[in-house]
Amino acid sequence: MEHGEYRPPEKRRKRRCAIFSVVAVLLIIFILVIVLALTYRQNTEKLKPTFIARCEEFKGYDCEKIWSAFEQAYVGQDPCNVSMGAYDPLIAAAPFRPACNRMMFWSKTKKVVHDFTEKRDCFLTLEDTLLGSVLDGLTWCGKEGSSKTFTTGCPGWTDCNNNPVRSFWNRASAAFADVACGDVTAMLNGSIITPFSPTSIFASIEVKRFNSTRMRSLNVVLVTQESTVTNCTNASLKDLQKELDEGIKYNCKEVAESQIQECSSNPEKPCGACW
Ligand code: N1C
Repeated sequence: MEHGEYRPPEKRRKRRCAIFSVVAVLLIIFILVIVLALTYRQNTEKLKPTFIARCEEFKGYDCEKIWSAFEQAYVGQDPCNVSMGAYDPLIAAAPFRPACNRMMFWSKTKKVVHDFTEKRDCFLTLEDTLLGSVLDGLTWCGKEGSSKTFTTGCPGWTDCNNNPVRSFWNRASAAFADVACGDVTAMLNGSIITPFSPTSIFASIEVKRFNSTRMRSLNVVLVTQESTVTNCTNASLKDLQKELDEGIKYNCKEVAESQIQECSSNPEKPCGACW
């Protein structure tokens, strides 16, 4: 009577326990695989929807075409070997238009500048343009042998010079500075010893591209706080003056951050009276 073979209850319990453990382990592995697959997909597919959604805020552009021009710069490339030039087709797909007398550059003052430009419509920063706004705050890279975009595991700003994010900001800043015209403003940080730092994009790229045939003046707004350590006589600002083309007039004004904030929240005050 093979089928009805007798098993003691102890053995049966053990057998059930073993089956249960195997099912539980399989279930856990299954859930883990699903979770990993989903996070992986999110990582690789998160950038495009953000890019396209931000791009569509600007009317009259073919955002899919701009995305393709963007992607070709880094997809399938070693993420430490993406040059500024790789973004030339992207800049050509969404070129910067000059906004004479309204262009605003900055260094180490990102927050105060954008608190101001968000509330008051007087100045235009790179982040207010299509390319600056679609990529602001994002990280991306490719991998050799892959056609995907990654948003994690990418080299950091200082890991290697030719990383896709750094090269993008270098290239976009160069193109933005190329069209600077009329009276140009730059907000620099008066709370640091070197407001015009040679390693910044402002010093190493933008100022070098300012051209006196288009630009009349550079007006530095040195943002100060109570703990301010710098004023307009600062040594690094002397270097800035030396860097400028002969024909570009230079001005510098120390302005308290509180005054800029007050101006941001006071829409009646004309922009010209903010400092
Ligand atoms: O290196 P920085 O400043 O001098 O660069 C600022 C300068 C501005 O005038 C902009 O036109 O260069 C342009 N620019 C951006 O618009 C920008 N948006 C976001 C440069 N960098 C930009 N970022 C990020 O800020 C970028 O990823 C990098 O990490 C910082 C550079 O800021 P910084 O050192 O204060």
